[in-house]
Amino acid sequence: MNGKCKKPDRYKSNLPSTSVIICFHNEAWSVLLRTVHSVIDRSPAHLLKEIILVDDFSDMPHLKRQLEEYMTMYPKVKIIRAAKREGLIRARLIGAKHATAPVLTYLDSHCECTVGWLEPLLDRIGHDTKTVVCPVIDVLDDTTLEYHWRDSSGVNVGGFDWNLQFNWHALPEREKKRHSNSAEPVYSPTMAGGLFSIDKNFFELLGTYDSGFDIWGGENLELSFKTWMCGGTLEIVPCSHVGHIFRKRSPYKWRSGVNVLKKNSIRLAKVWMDDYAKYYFQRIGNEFGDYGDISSRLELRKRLKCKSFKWYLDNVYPELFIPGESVAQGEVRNNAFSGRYCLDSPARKGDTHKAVGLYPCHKMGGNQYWLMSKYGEIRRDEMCVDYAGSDVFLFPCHGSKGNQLWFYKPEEKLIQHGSSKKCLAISENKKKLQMESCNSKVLRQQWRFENFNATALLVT
Ligand code: UD2
Ligand code: MN
Repeated sequence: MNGKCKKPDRYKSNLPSTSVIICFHNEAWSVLLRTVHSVIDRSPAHLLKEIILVDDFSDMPHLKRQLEEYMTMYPKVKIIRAAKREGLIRARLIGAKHATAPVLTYLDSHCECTVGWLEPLLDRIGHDTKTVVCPVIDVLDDTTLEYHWRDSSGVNVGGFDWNLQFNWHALPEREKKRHSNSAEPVYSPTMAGGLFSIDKNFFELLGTYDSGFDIWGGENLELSFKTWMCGGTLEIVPCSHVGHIFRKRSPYKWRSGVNVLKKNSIRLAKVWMDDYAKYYFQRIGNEFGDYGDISSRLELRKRLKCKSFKWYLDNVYPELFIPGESVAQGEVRNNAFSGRYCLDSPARKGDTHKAVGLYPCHKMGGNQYWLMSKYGEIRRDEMCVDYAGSDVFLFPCHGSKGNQLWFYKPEEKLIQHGSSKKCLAISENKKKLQMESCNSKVLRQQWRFENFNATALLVT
C-alpha cells in the first residue's frame, strides 16, 4: 500500500457510518461470499452499520434458503428480495430504501475489499457530504480469481465517449498539478458505476437514479454528470482499493427485443447533455424509438438549478474531443463504383491496430461515423486513422500529426496523407483501401466527407 495512506492521523476521528448495498442477479456462491466476507472482515465494525443484499429475482437455488441460513451467522447482513427482475438500477434503489446509515456504499456482487478500503472513502464524505467517492478498482482475474494489485501512483480517472460509453484515461496534467502526493483523492469526470460511496441525503437530493433506466448501463454517467453539474464533486480515492471481476460477457439474460442500453442513454442525453446530446444522437442515426417520459427528470434538473453541460465540459472534462469543433462529421463516401462504398471500421477504443476497411454505405452512423478534426485527423472518438507504410489502421490518437495527418480539399476530393504524401484509394477490385500516388482524375481516389466545413480547418 502507498505509505502515505497509512499515516494514523490521516483520517477524521468521527467518520460517518455506512450501509453497504450489494445487488446480485444469479451470482456464484463463492464469489458472493468473498464479497460479503471481505466487507465484514475489512471494515471497522463501528463504521459498518449493515450489509444489504438485494436479490434481483435470481433463480439459482443456492441464493435462496441456503443463503438465508448462512447469513444468520452475520446479524449485520440483511437480505431483501425483489418480487420481479428489476435490473441493477432499480435494485440499487430498493437497497437504498432499506438503508439506515448516513452513507450508502455500493458494491458489485463479485468484489474483494482490501484492508483499509473504507476509511478513506468515508473520510471524504465526512469532510463534505457533496463529495461522491470511488475506490481504485483492481482486477480480480476472471479465471484464476487472483487479486491483481495495482499501484495507485498511476491512478486513472473516468471519462466517456460520444457513444456514451464509459472509459478510463490517465490523470490529466492539470489535475496532477493540484496535488503534492499520490495518496490524495483526484477529481474524476465520471465513475465506472458499480463501486462508490455517497451521502444518502445528497443522493436523494440528486433524485437518486432515473428509475426509467432499465437493467444495466448509463446510470453511472447520469450520476456522474449530475453530481458535478448540481454542486458536488466526484473523486477517486487512491488509498482505497477494491478488486472486481471484469467478465468478458454479460452472464445474465437481457429482455430481448429492446435495446436497453440505448434507451437509457437517450434518456441520459435528453435530460443532461443540452445541445451536446446531438453528438450521441448522430451516432445512433437519430433513431429514438420509445424512451419513455422524461419530464420529471427535466423538472428535477431545473429545481436543483444545475449547471449546463457546457460548464461541465469546460471545467471538469476539458480533455474531451468535441465533435462540433471538427471540420466534417458523418460518412466518408468514395466516388467510384457508383458511390456505394464508405470508410468503415468496427474498431472500438482500446482495439489498437484495427484495419480501416470499406462497406456499402448504410447511413446509420456507427462504424461509418467519422470526424475530421481541425488539426487534420480523421477520428472515431479517441481513435485516429493512421498510415505507417503498410495498411491503413485505426490507432489511438496521439495529437502529434505525423502518420495521423490528412489533407482534404473538397474541390479535388483527394484525401492526402501528411507524411507520405500519398492518397487514399479503393483498390481496383473494391476489396480494400490502399495508398496510391495522388491523381485527382482517378475516381477511386475521390471522396466526399459529410458536413465538410473547410473554414474550420487549421491545417492546409
Ligand atoms: C459496470 C459496473 C456496474 C454497473 C454497470 C452498468 C463497475 C466495476 N461495474 O459493469 O456496477 O454500473 O457498469 O453501468 O463499476 N445486477 C442485478 N440485476 C441485473 C443485472 C445486474 O442486480 O439485472 C447486478 C450484478 O449482479 C452486479 C451488478 O448488478 O452485482 C452490476 O452488474 P455487472 O457486474 O454485470 O456490471 P459490470 O461490472 O459489467
Ligand atoms: Mn461487475
